[in-house]
Amino acid sequence: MRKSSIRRAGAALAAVTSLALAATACGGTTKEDVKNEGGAAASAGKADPNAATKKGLTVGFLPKQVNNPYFTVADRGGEKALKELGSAYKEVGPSSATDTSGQVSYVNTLTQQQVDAMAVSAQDPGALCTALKQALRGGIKVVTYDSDTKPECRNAFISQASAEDLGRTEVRLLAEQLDYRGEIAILSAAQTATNQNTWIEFMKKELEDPEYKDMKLVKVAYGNDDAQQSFQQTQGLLQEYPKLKGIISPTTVGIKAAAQYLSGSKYKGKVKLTGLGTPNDMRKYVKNGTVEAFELWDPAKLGELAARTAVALASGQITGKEGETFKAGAMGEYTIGANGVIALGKPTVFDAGNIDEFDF
Ligand code: RAM
Repeated sequence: MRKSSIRRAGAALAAVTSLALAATACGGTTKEDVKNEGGAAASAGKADPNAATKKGLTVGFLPKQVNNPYFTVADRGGEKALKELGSAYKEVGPSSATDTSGQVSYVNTLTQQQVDAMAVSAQDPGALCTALKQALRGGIKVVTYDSDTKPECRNAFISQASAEDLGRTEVRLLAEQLDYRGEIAILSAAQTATNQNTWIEFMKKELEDPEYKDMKLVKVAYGNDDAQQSFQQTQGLLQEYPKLKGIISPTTVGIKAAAQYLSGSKYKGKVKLTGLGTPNDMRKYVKNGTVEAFELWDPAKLGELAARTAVALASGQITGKEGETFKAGAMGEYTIGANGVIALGKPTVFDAGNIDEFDF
């Protein structure tokens, strides 16, 4: 009974519907709940859906962390789209996912350089606000992607998938693997990360359901999207909780490091691991029996949608207000949801049966 319901959830997720329209009720990865208002400048000016797409713009990408393969793929997606649109791409950003002040300086740099738009993945929901508001005041369009700031500090947020779906399905994926029983832990990224913290809230909500009464979340650990710290945190979790049965790591850096630790330990195949990873990072651990299933969206599509949204904003086709629609090239038409959230679509669940079909 339980298993079949999970399979259904898995099958629904596996159907990659990247053209899915933004569902206004999807929630996105935003912590704020400012009903029916878009992002910052949604009220400033009116959208002209028929305005020509501007060329020769410059869009700056500012990921959480530049040396993270996930962001390399995402930002390349943005670069490719900008090239196609006749605009320029640049990327700046810190090398650590906990360098919040570094991110603030990069926002200021992009503002001084008078880029037309910036796409930012926020390490912390509030820390960038003052700098982003200054950019907005200077006429720069601001989109967040992957990890949001507060809605009033950007025009729109490109959400990878519904935050609720991501949080709840990760719990379901793990529960199925450990037969709904035992102690579990979460290995997250930075303690301030908007996206991971929102997903974790939904994981906790999912765990309140009576079907998880025999599962207990014993700890949330933070590996800061650093391979070594994430590896050590996994080791620490197993020392502290020798009865641990499963780990959810909703970060591509964390899940890879945890898989690396488990696969070289006596816990391989016994302590279950799921979360968000890239197929290329995780292939080896799926094939050697360390990991059964995990999920992710296509980061390149996320970057592409961020770039296309930035250009649509800078061209005046949208302002970030709920209900506005725009054409995102071959990705199809998107609609802006509540709080200026644009949802990419459904994530994909990867396992031994399909992992070789993906290369990112
Ligand atoms: C890491 C980052 C990123 C997150 C992915 C799943 O690369 O924390 O923000 O979206 O994992």
